[in-house]
Amino acid sequence: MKIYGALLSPFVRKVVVAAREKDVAHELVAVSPGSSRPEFVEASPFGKIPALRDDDFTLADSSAILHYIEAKHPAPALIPADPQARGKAIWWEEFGDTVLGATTLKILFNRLVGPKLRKLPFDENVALQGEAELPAILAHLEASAPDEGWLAGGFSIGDIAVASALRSLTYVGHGPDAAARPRTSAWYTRVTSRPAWQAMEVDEAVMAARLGIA
Ligand SMILES: N[C@@H](CCC(=O)N[C@@H](CS)C(=O)NCC(=O)O)C(=O)O
Repeated sequence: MKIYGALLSPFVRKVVVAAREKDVAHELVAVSPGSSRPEFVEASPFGKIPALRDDDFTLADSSAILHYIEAKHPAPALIPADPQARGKAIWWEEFGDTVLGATTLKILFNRLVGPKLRKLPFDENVALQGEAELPAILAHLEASAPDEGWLAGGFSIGDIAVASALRSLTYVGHGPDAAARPRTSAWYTRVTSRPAWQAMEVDEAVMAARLGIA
């Protein structure tokens, strides 16, 4: 399958790590949001990354893509069967995408992507707003991070989504801080030490070096 996007995006990283966890063969096709490349436009009608192509099947949105991959490649499960564990895994994915992720994008787009990488309009006030939101969000994660293991029992899409957003924050000076948030930091280290994450990081390092943001 083809995954369209760039590993700077927490949503693209989520999908690539999930594919690697399941050992699903995939090709990451480098595409920026809004690309007019026809095969990308067909897969992502609103121009957002990631998008997926699996033979003649196309799909946009990281959560939709993760559900597709989970259904097609059930093992190892990244969405738990147990009702409470499943609810928590989806909650943490949602937190990663729409709470931490949304705040992350305010900072990432207005400090790095807009001004430095893509020369797009940006607004420093939005970045400052994101920074003002961050402490309460990170405090919730620190209070919830488990002493050992994962956010929703077994390793899940929740861990992948939240760690992916934290990884993007490292590019704008807000990476995990072991002194300030030791539980989050220890959990993040567990996630990012997994072979699937490490394999993704090799590709992410290449991208970061190419963009001069390593
Ligand atoms: N809910 C979507 C969000 C995707 C998204 O917002 N991606 C960003 C890049 S990190 C994007 O493409 N932004 C361009 C835009 O909003 O036009 C998902 O989970 O895939």
